[in-house]
Amino acid sequence: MPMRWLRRALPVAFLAPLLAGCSLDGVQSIMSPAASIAREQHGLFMWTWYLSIPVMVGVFGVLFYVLFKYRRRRDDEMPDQSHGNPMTEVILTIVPIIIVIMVAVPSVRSIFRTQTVVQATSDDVVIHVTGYQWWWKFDYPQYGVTTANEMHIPAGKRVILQLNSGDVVHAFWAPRLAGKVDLIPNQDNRLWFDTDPDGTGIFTGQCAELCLGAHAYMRFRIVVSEQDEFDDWVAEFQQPAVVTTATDPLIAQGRQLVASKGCIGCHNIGNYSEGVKFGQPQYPDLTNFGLRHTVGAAILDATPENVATWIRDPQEVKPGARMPTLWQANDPNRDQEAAAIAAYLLSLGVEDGTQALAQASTGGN
Ligand code: HEC
Ligand SMILES: [Cu+2]
Repeated sequence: MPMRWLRRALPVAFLAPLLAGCSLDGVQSIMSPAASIAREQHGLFMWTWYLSIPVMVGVFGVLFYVLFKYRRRRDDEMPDQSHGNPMTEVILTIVPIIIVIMVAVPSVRSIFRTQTVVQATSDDVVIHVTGYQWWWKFDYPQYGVTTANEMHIPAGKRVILQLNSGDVVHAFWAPRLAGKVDLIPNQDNRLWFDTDPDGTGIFTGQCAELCLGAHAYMRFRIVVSEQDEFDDWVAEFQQPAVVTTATDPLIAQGRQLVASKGCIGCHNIGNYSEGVKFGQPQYPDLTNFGLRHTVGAAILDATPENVATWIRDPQEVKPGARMPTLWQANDPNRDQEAAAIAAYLLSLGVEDGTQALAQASTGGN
């Protein structure tokens, strides 16, 4: 007898810690939507969930009623043998049809609402999203702005994403804003959503399609800000403040190293030299890097220490990352030089370079 109870209790004991990990208001919880598409999906989910409650009560009610009412009471008893009851059969056919219709109608309506191809107007924000192993490129063709891993959008606007991949299949997933759509090489996929007028904040997302190697470290952030803050952000990218002479010797050294170490062979840095484009499109654009909250495709906060750690050995932070380390393991200057480059990068786009360091060391968000 005790064995039997143990056997029943065990699965519950195993499930309990798993269920304890569930949270309704986590950073990526679909249960706290903050933009149109996510809210539509959430509404559909809740409707189906509420609908399932009477179904469950009904099915279990009938089940228990039958179990107790028609239980065999005596060993020699044989229950009434019957076959087919037209009334029961009709009810068992019609009720599920009604339930399926009640789920299907709102589902189809949601599909039409969310899958319509919207034509961009000048009022919308269009962003070309390209997935690379294992980071994200965000291009704003309307503004001539390119950045990586951190998308900025204004509150109360329609955002239209055109999704592509530079290599394998990825999936853009911003659970609290817009659900999930694949990025496929040579195919234009679309995703759009309306941000809430008062929905400012920082939202997280990640790649949701196993894309080999560092897939789990392919994350991003979406910063939803007031329109004027967004406009300021765009302006800073359209005219990135070029750092030619820095008063801080560490920043000056970092600036010089970015060229001599070959970083600008891969990365464009709009603040490096006016009118000159460095790097290649398949590597993250580091223009105004000081405005970023994270480093390494949103896996670390952009503190001076974390940025330096990334630069001195990206593989240590993100095994498999497509960025090489540019120092010999035994190079005595490695730590100092990485710190100098980090100081330079974190000063980019920030009016007073020291402000960048202060901002970054609060941990960003
Ligand atoms: C061979 C090309 C290449 C070179 C050279 C290179 N990088 Fe990178 N870098 C990459 C790639 C690829 C990534 C994206 C890695 C990832 O997140 O998976 C990256 C990411 C970064 C990031 C993080 C970007 C972000 O948005 O999170 C920083 C910062 C960075 N590199 C700085 C540097 C610096 C400084 C140097 C020179 C010391 C350098 N890189 C040299 C290819 C390169
Ligand atoms: Cu991916």
